Amino acid sequence: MSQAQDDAVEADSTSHVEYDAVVVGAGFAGMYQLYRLRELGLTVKVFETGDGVGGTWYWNRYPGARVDSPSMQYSLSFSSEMEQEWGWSEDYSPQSDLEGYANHVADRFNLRDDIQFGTSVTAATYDEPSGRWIIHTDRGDWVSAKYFITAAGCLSATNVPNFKGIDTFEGQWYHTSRWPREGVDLTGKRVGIVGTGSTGIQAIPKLAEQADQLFVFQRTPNYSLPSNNKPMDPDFERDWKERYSEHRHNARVSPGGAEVIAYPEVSALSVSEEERNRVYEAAWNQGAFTMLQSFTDLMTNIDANDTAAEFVRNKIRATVKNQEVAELLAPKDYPIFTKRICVDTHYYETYNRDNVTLVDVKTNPIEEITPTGVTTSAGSYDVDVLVFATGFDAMTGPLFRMGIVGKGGLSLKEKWEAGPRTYLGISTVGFPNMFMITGPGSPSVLSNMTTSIEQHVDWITDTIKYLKEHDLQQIEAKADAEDAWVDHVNDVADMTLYKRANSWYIGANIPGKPRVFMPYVGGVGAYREKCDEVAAKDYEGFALSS
Ligand code: NA7
Repeated sequence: MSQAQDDAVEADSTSHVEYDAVVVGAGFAGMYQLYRLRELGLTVKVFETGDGVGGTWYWNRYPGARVDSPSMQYSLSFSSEMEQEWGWSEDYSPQSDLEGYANHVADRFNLRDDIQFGTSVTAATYDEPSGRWIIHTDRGDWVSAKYFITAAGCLSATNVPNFKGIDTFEGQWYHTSRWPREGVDLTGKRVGIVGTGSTGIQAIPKLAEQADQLFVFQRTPNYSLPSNNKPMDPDFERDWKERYSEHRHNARVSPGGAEVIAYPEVSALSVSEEERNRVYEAAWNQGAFTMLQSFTDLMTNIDANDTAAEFVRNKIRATVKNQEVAELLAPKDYPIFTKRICVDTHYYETYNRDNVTLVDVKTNPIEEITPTGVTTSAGSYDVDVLVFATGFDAMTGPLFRMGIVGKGGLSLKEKWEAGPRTYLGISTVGFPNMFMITGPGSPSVLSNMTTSIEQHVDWITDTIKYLKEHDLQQIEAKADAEDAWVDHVNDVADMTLYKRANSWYIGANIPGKPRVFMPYVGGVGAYREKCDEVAAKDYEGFALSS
């Protein structure tokens, strides 16, 4: 037993409760998993760090926070009644609507009774003699469970870079995903924001509207596409709801977990420049991810990709009046779509405001945070408030923070020292009866998350049902199956341009993190088929024991 476990037992030795399953996280994944396991008649406990449900949508309440998948598709499909009842107010929902929806799910299905809020799992250890998971929390809970299921999200472990002098800053600073519930009044304030990923790009236009002065510290520019968000059209909503099951089916078999209106048929290089730009213009006007579907080879051929990249660079040049600023904002050293593409509302236009200054911290890096602001190698910027839109220790970070230890006392962190190794992104050798919802090696962050969450939860639930029906006690991935899956995940990624970017997909944003491409790029539809095939073959690649 680890020190943390010893301490927890000592803190409250009477609290040892046995469950069939413990689930970590009460976002959409944890809530739906709870719902499905209850249907099977299992006793379930969900531990959630936050004080409310919603996961990503509980934490990310910074100004401008908004989903980049269409609202009608970024929702749970398991209840057709709920699907029909619920209404979204905008094409791309703001955080408040998504948090409201998460609360609706919890209330409608009476889920809160089995969720313990304000509680983080600090240790989860597989106990070989009993074949059970022993789980401890920062609140002194000590419980055991036959199944241990992680639903902690891929982007929940915040990353605040270890800037020299950060503790000396005399103003307020916030990480975007820990934004105060009551908001922050920026009126009349000088604000600095570090980071221009999806989060920064959403927050910057809103911060600029409120602040007196906004300094944007940009290390790497990102490609961003307009969302063209608008209020939900009632006719569109009604039509969509009439054919909801068909739309959901199309999403489940699609590459990205969202319905594709028209699949591309030709290479970007097989048409004239004029025709290509006509296609890109139409996609740009359509908004959001549509552009990715313009041609067949945008993710596999660098020349094809560069036509799309140049189209977006030209849009930036046409929007931003100061051409020096425009060139700094135009990404040039990695292919478009190989970092998570950003979706914005008036991002580039924001740089035409008098109160916004772009600071290039690639050429002149941040040297330190001082009591009054930020010092780069080129100058100092005094600010009252600092915002860190600096992202997350993605995918593996949330899992490592739980202190998971498998067979033979091997921790997950040790096992994955050189990068995550999973079978199907759900399971990993040496950790029996543990399931990871949207784990590394599954489509997860490369897809519409709600589609992938439901697919994993359904698969895990069906697996547990199968074990019950066959009187089996344990399931564990086999080493050869895991090795083959890891190879396959890498082989498929190697067929694309993804590895050409220093992205969080590859762990590049966290100093010292192994450079391994984590999500599965083979597509949601193909991946689902593989998972179903494994189950149909009595869990091929898994060892099952009674
Ligand atoms: P991202 O996409 O990881 O963006 C983080 C940003 O912070 C990015 O621009 C980074 O620059 C920047 N950053 C990180 N560390 C530093 C330091 N030390 N100095 C300067 N700049 C830094 O996180 P987001 O929250 O925007 O988005 C995460 C996902 O959430 C997103 O992809 C969607 O799926 C939803 P860098 O690029 O590393 O040079």
